Amino acid sequence: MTSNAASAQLLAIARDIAVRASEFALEARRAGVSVAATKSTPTDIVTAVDRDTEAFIRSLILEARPDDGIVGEEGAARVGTTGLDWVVDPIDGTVNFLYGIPSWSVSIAVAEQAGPRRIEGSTLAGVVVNPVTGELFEASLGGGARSSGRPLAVNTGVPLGQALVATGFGYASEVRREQAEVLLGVLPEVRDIRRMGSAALDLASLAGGRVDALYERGLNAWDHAAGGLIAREAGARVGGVRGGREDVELLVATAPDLYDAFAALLRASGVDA
Ligand code: LIP
Repeated sequence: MTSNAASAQLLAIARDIAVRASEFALEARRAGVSVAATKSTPTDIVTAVDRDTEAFIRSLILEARPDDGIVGEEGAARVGTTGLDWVVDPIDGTVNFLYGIPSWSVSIAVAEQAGPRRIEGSTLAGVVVNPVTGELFEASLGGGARSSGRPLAVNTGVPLGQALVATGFGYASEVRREQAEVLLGVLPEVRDIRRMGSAALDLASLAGGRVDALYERGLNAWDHAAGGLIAREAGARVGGVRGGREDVELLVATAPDLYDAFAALLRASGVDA
């Protein structure tokens, strides 16, 4: 079986799981949601739906691919024997989910050698679903990116001063202060900023031309694994610190013809892009 065909097969499984998990989470949301616990700070929340949805996704993965590994935001961790890891964010945009803001997603990817902070190998398949709008974004390695069957492509030919830029902020007060200082350097130089609250949907938005650039510090692999593949397959350049691989230190994503100018602006604003 060719690698593209294998990736397409993994995508079909990931899509089915993501759609079922999306229905599960939406139904649970409608039944009501409350904070179950906090993590790194009092605003870094987790709900019972996060945990229950991840447990549901884990059961579906083990049913379909019992020998693969799992890396999940809410603790679903499993060492596999195939070299493939399922990278899962059951509810990306948890604060939006809690407040009922329709910008949260189920994000599922299949990657080689994934860890919580970065992915060492290739990402082979990725699905991001917005359960509220019903939008499904997906990609397989070498197979292109699509949204509900429609091919996705990043915006090209956008000058830095006309770029619509997505970003996000961490949960720790001191980190947020530093991120606000970076924003002071970026905001005057671009069209505008959008802080939508879900990195997975930010990357899917980039892939579909709804934003022109994205940068964020502090994202874990589960936040960007699926969206990063979707963005790359839609033509984006995705990177991290000083042009290296994206990881928890930094993620930068734009169309190739905007990347160098945007990275230079980030460096001038205090980010080691
Ligand atoms: C979220 C990210 C978002 C970031 C938020 C939060 P979570 O993930 O997707 O980009 O700005 O602070 O980290 O915690 O909702 O899964």
